[in-house]
Amino acid sequence: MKLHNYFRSSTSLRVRIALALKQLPYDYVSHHLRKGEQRTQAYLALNPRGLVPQVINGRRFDCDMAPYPTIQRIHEACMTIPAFAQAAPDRQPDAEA
Ligand SMILES: N[C@@H](CCC(=O)N[C@@H](CS)C(=O)NCC(=O)O)C(=O)O
Repeated sequence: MKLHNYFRSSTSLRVRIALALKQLPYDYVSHHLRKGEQRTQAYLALNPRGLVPQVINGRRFDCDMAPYPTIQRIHEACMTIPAFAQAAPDRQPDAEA
């Protein structure tokens, strides 16, 4: 799992805390916000909003999620809730096939 983040970002900090509490390993990918590194073409292709943190979505990028059973369980539980299922990215009209 890759975590795109910035050391001073409070939202990045919260994700780092959650991953640490869950003892989930991740690769730290830094984007220096004050230098505008969140607006490179490569990063915008990954996250068009140009914000951090961004945890690379395992399903979208076809990652092996087997090492992360808790995340899988949470995802499956969320998908039983109609509002979550309806709002899922892959069910939107502009979703790529
Ligand atoms: N709730 C937001 C939080 C992300 C956010 O606001 N990140 C800030 C840093 S804490 C950011 O990336 N700012 C970069 C910018 O505005 O160019 C999200 O949807 O991801």
